[in-house]
Amino acid sequence: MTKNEIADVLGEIGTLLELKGENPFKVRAYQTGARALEAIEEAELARLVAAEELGTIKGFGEALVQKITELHTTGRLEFFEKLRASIEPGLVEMLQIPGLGPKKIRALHDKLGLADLAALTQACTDGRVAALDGFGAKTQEKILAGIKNREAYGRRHLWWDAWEVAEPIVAGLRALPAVKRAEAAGSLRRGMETVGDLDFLVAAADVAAVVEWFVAMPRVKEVTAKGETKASVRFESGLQADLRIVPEEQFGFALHHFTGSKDHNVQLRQRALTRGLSLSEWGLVPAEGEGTAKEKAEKLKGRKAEKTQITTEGELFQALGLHFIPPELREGLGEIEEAEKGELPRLVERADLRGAWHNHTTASDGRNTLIEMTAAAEALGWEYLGIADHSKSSVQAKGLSEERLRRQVEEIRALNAAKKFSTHVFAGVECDILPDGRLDFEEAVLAKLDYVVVSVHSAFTQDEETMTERIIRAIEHPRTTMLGHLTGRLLLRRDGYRVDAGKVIDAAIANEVVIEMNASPWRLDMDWRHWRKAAERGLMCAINPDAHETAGLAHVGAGVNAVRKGWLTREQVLNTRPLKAIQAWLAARG
Ligand code: DGT
Ligand code: CA
Ligand code: CA
Ligand code: ZN
Repeated sequence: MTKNEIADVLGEIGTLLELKGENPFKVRAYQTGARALEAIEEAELARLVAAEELGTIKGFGEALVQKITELHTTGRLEFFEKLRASIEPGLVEMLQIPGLGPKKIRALHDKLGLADLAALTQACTDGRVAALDGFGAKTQEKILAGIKNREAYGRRHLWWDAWEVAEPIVAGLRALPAVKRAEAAGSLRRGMETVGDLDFLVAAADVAAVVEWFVAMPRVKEVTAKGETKASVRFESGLQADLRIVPEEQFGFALHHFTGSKDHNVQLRQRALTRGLSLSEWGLVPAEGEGTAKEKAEKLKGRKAEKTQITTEGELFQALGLHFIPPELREGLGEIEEAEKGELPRLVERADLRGAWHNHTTASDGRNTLIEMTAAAEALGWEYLGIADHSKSSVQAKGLSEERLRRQVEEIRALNAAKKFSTHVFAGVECDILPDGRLDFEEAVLAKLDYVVVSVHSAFTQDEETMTERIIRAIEHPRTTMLGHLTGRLLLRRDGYRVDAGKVIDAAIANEVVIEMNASPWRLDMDWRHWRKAAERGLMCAINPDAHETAGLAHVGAGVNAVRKGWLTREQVLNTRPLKAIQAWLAARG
């Protein structure tokens, strides 16, 4: 296990112990232990474990040393597994409700006997929660809203999480001897920010073997459907997956059909009809005559001579007089019209990226040091890495004071001068936009940096007009380089604050400020639906992972998906430019 994974386990132990009402000192020990662990570099941790010297670190008592060692060497911890099993699952579930920490859950359990969300909902509705010491009507309302949100959001999953499940399944399917082709289709393939369920499509000779493999996958909790050529399962995580197996000659049609979207499919069928053709998941057949599309396709099946020559999506589009439409664009938002006129733009790709700007280190709320982050960027082959830790007003996130920022800049300059890494580090900041639109640092402080990301982290409840003016004022600041996460939304958790995106985009274009695609899988903010129009009008995009640890840098992949859905080309994304061009661009801004 990596140090961050171990820190997660320690943090979770702290939470679970608190939930059990354990001694607060013991709880504290795990929480501070987790923080102390993050401050150690990965290689140093490996050395300390090997030399049995973990105990020399401040904050690591005997119990912690033993647990860290066990996790680091075996990737498991019996103590943790037993602890988790000893707590009612309903209580752990309550932790996901915003505003409910272990202490409050403990109180709800001890004083009202609540052990699951259903009971909690009832108690809120009855007003019993509001009557409890330390709760009140406002808290009760917030809890109820949190439970409702969870129900509304609960059926969908972040694209990133879904992809991590789907990728090995596609690989597993392809490795089966019977399988000729296998793809993940549906919203996952279209790169939607959230995914309802996974859809796998397979062309195979022996269907039974594929179905049996699918229903026996690890972490499958329930087989919800099982037929000759299809199956559906639900994983322990709640995510569901559909499998369909088709004959090889149908694969292109089926892949297109099950990729969707529904709107795109409906429009394409409409187009086929105007050409006297009927399009379905089974094929493309003449529209006239009796019977449904399926019946016609089945009839054709028997007649080998008339068998369609179409085996790929590209051939399908071609048969309908269209250039190829990448899956990300298949949302029924004008892509068919554009594909008729000519070739669609070459969308930006993951391999086009040469760096990114919005990233954190242990100096603020990140979990890896400047050195570790730089090494990770170098390992990705990045030419440059921007460090933008939080500014002083973000107290929760250990925001940097002027003095600490000054020292970080010196550290970054020295790191570049030492040439230890091939990746150049840009010194920036993620500067809070104060409630009135002023920035958190004086101009003289910002002038010492290579660039400035400005973001809203407070006063989320301002009305739309105030919020919009606030952000525009920050955009107009001469030192502002880019705007961070436009709305502050957290997918499946909370909506963003209210802001007039159109006006902010106008201001950004007028002031030559970049807007980021925050690529953190739970943000993907600014939403892809705004990008096509904005970029056409001249807005520049930066795909920023907002990484808080080395593993977070890879999240740019989610950002690439999202901007592809916004039709962006390489030219419209700043971090596709080489280091020299970026340096010149920054220098020209003064
Ligand atoms: P999701 O799972 O909610 O994130 O969204 P999708 O797009 O993956 O939807 P899903 O899993 O229900 O179906 C996969 C694809 O199959 C969908 O994108 C288009 C196609 N499809 C499913 N049902 C229909 C339908 O009733 N009409 C049409 N035209 N296409 C459908
Ligand atoms: Ca789906
Ligand atoms: Ca489905
Ligand atoms: Zn950030």
